Amino acid sequence: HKDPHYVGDRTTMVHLFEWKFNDIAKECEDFLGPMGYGGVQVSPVNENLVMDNRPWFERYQPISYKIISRSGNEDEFKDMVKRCNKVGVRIYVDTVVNHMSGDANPAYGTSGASAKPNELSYPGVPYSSKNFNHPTCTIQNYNNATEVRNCELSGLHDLDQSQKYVRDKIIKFFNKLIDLGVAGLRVDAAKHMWPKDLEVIYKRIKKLSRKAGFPPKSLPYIYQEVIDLGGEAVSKFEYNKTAAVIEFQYGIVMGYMFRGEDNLSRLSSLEDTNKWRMMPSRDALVMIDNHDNQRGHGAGGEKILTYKDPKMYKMAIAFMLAHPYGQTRVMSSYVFDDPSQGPPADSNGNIISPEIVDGKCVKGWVCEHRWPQIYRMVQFRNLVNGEKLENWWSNGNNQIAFSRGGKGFVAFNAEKDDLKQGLQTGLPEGVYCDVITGEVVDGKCSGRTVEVDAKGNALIEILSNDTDEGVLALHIQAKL
Ligand code: ARE
Ligand code: CA
Repeated sequence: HKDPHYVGDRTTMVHLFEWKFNDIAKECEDFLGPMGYGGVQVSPVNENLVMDNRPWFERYQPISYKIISRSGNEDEFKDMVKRCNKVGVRIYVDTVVNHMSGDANPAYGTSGASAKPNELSYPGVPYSSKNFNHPTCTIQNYNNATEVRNCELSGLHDLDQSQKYVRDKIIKFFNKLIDLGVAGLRVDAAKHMWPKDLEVIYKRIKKLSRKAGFPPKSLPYIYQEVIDLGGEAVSKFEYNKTAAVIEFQYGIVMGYMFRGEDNLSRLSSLEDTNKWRMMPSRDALVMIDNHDNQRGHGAGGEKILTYKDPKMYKMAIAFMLAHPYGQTRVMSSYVFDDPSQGPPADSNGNIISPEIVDGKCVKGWVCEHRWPQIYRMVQFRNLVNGEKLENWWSNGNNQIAFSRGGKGFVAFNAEKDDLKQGLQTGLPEGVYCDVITGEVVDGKCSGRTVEVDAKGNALIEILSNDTDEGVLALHIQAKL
């Protein structure tokens, strides 16, 4: 369950947070497929509690496992998966099976069906009181593993996954998604479920659909949300036996680094997982920010970088995509001030589709995945996939550079002094176009160029007063 099953040389997924299925299908065809993205994580697809003012987080309050939400219905979901697979883009679903909704009275779901959360009754599944953990309690002490697993996470009614009946319902939901052609699942709140129950569930999930184009015997990619920054009873290392884990430490380390609050030169030993207490690379899914920590939910706090700090954010993303560690995920957001605020919607609560003008999203959608500095680094990662990290250089402070074999080279300047340095790029001789500031159009570079000599050396310059970019990236496909 640790292989994302990307098509060809693709390496990176994007979380199209709160996007509608029809819009995702179109984005796969128009942009993600042609530009080399490997997959899309979609927001929870199953029926959820309809809440006042439609906050984004209502989607983490399940009412049933029917595929119907503000993103669309089952037919639309099916059509999206098919169209994305067709252009080489895989779909990963955010699944919420630790709990059902919190209390609400009356409570109705996105299909219009009603439930009685206060009585632990969800007829759409159906679940009744006996399927939940008793006695009902609220998680307060993260130093007590049993409490973390068997009590409610902020009042969300906690299912008992040790029951065969509950497991069967969850497996049926997962298998339905697989029949529809998805490549994997994010397991929300995995920390709040017992690893042994999850192992039983994972073992019983189907192989990926042959009809959707997956090789025989492919297991779905499973990446579990286990926030572990150390110092709690539950450890992420309980979860990486057969499936992957989201490495939350990563975005926090990157936040400190690229804000200039820690020393970039220390990143030379990112591979030293003991130093940073990170998952082994093949077990980790990493990101700079996610839908929670970009708005102060979940872990990470104010150190997390987001689209609101574009220069530092683009540097951190470039580092993540240039460095071989982990499976990478790019966040794609909508503009927000209020952390509860849902996606752009009309007065009836229908989500308004992103509109794209000159390649950029407008109408409240940020679409980081369409920023040239980000999608060109996704292409960089695809190109250097499998190449060793080499030619590590640092000034001992906040200027670093490294190459990926002889195919790509990056340099970063996160300090107050200019970077002006002769460096070994590992690249063949030639003139290269920096893909952060431009691209090759009709044989000409629209951004900075760098000349690499016969020995692979080049003069690398990143000025500290550049307000837009603190990173430079070269690769063999952007050679003039
Ligand atoms: C909402 C309201 C609550 C209300 C509840 C029930 O905000 O006030 O009590 O509804 O009515 C998201 C939102 C929540 C929201 C929930 C349901 O973030 O605010 O609650 O949806 O609508 C812990 C978990 C981790 C979880 C984070 C947020 O371990 O699993 O909290 N993240 C996932 C998703 C979220 C989602 C849920 C889980 C629930 O990514 O988007 O919640 O499905 C330390 C610990 C962490 C802990 C963290 C924050 O760092 O180590 O384990 O994370 O604190 O408490
Ligand atoms: Ca639980």
